[in-house]
Amino acid sequence: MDQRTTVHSLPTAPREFGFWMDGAWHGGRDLFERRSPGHGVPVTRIPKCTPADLNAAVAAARRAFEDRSWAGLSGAERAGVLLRTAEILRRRRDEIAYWEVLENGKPISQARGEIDHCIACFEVGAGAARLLHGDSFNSLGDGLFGMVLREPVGVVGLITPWNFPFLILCERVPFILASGCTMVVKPSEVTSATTLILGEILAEAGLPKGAYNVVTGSGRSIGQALTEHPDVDMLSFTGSTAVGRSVVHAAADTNFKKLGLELGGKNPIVVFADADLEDAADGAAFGISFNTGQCCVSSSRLIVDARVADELETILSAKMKKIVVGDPLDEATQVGAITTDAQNQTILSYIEKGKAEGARVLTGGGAMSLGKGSYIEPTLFSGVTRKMAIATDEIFGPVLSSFRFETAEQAIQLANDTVYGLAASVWSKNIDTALAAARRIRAGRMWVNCIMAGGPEMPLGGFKQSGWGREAGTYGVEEYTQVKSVHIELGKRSHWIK
Ligand code: TXE
Repeated sequence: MDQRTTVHSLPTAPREFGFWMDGAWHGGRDLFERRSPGHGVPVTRIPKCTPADLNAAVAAARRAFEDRSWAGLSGAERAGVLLRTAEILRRRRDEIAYWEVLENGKPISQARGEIDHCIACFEVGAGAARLLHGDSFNSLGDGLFGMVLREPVGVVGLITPWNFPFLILCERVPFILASGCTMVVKPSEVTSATTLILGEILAEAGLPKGAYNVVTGSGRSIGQALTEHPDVDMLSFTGSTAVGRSVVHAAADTNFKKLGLELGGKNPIVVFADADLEDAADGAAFGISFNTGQCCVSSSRLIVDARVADELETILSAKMKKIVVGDPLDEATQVGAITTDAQNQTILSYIEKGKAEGARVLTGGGAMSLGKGSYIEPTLFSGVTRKMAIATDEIFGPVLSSFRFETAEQAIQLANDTVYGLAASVWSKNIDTALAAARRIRAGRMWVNCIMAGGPEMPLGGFKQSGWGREAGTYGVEEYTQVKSVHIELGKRSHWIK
């Protein structure tokens, strides 16, 4: 796509999609119409799949798994498909970024950066496909040898949210495929386009038909049916903690499918007195505003040493005021539109609760009127106390709550004072202080003097109510496998019946 002519303009008519199953597009269904959250114009039309479509997609994934057309390939052959996918993504980067912007409302420059991360996911997945291996036990005595085989779990259901439609997808798909599994994906009903486009790309890269299928529709109908499907061996869900809980019930009530869950977060950013305060403020502004704070690893609780708190809050407020909020298709935009009306209402109601509960707004504090679309000012609350709603709940918006501590022990207690444990960030120039905090804060991803850093080599996932299991890297591939122990007797059997 020629970026100068098309990336910056809106489509003249919504693009109509079919759903992707068994290596082909399927149409002829009722459609949802999606409007661009940044502009209010219709951009895509997506099928409302039926339970029969879901059954057909699961059957296609089952056939592709059982016929060994994917699981039976060597790791090197699977890696070839993943690397070709990375190449095609490189070629179609601007186009995919464009549909992400139109359905999600994120800034175009950010969306392109996310596609680069997705390309890296496929490259790392390719390496993981080649390196995946089991284990052996040469310690069972001369008469017995033990092998541990890693086998793909089978048919995987993948349910993804709307905040990073393509990135979250690509943090999972290459690793699921690397393991030899096949899958049925159910993207969020408001951001399905790029998940569908990936079907076409994987087919061009040589993925056997049926290995990747996409059914579209609402969470309550198609999502719920996928979680309950008796022929799905594993389900990876990313979304709200409430739906995560219903996924666990559905698995228990049906076939005990294996689960991977990445749920909410209320992530601390802990700043010690010896931190570089300019750096920490920049990290805090980025950590809460990136993707309009609609990010499971957003650093939404600032926990700062009381001795430097006023200074840090002053630097931070000034930085947050400079963030460029605006049209997601504008190259200069840093923070785009809120993705859904429901999420917009949720964020604004938390801002009002914060004010009503007595927290002080240092910057932001409301909606922004920028013509069409929903925009919210990056907001910093000071004087937040432990029981306030803005202290405990995942807001999923650009709203940062600031707390103070007197001792390092209090800092760690405050950081851990949440039901979640997805991510955390620590800022200190003292290695003892930083490492002690990194070890004691209960979170799946820790950043020291940085925030949201890392690549798909490193595992992603949460402690506590933030979820189960890990995605990406070798840990991610292993999640989609199960181990089998094989015992081999060597030589003549010593007989039981004499
Ligand atoms: O998420 P849902 P929502 C959090 C965030 C946000 C809140 C609500 O706090 O404010 O969740 O967002 C599918 N069975 N996160 O309501 O409903 C749905 O179609 C099976 C954090 O949009 O959890 C979509 O594909 N599936 C999170 C996906 O679940 C169901 C990212 C997520 O939607 C279903 C998103 C059901 N009963 C929201 N109901 C993160 N960790 O990044 C819905 N779905």
